Amino acid sequence: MHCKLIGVPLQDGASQLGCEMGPSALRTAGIVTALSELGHTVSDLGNLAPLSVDPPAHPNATVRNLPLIRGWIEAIAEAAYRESVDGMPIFLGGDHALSAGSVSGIARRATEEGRPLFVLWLDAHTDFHTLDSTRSGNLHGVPVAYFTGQPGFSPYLPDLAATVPATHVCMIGIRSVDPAERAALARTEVTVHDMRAIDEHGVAALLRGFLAEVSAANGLLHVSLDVDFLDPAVGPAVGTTVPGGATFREAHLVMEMLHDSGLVTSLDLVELNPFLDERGRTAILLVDLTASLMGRKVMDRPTRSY
Ligand code: 5AB
Ligand code: MN
Ligand code: MN
Ligand code: MN
Repeated sequence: MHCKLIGVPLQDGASQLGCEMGPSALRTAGIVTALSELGHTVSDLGNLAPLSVDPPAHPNATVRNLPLIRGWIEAIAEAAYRESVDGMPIFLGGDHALSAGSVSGIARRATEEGRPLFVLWLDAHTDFHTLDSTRSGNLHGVPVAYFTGQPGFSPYLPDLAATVPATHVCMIGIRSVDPAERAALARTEVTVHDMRAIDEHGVAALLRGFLAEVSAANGLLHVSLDVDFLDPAVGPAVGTTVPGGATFREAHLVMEMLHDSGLVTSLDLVELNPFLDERGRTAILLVDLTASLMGRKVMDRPTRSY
């Protein structure tokens, strides 16, 4: 694989400052070396900067930093479209507003190639607010509603060249959903596997079903990994901690299965807040999870079944 690292020091979609340092922490934790050691070629394309834009004010006065986030989304979407032509873009966030740009840019590329795009959303939250429904005003809570084409984003955020159908979105790890998100999701066909589903069925069964759909459709697969997918005990460096998240092994298993599927074509690593980390351990875990996704394994798997 040709991995293209794209730094996105975006933090204004979250209420807590610090995600701006995410790209530096992931580089410091050794992401380039980890990928190179697996035999991939790696280009670090440096950090993006937001475009300077001036969207109209939104009637919901709680919406925060709209012009700045819009400028970021335009820059990220353009980079996602451009860089996905010949390699695997890996977005080093940055808060989760990043994914409004990365997924929309990749969706434009997928449509041009005539391939359906699927999104695996690994998160404690569904990030399914609209500009009208958000109560916090934090735009890291809206990307999925945006790229699936829910109403009310135009003319405030960029018009989408292509949307991702709700049926192509699978969320795993969910354990914090606001009432407005719950109501909106009930009207769509987004697949939401909450933590209870993981407890009852195991994460492997949930993921296997989704991967089979992607494979049957000859789809491209974008993975968006929010640090708060992880239990705060293993991933403390996040502003929006929710107890009861994925364990260390559940997270690695997801990544290992994704690797074996051969389906993943782009990746977001988001919401890392190095200011809240403990001696870099969350940054290091994200690098190790990325390595699992890109082929690191302890042993080759036996072909027999147990
Ligand atoms: B994250 C909340 N739903 O809208 C909101 O971390 C949290 O990217 C959003 O998943 C969390 O502020 C956004 C309460
Ligand atoms: Mn998120
Ligand atoms: Mn989250
Ligand atoms: Mn968060």
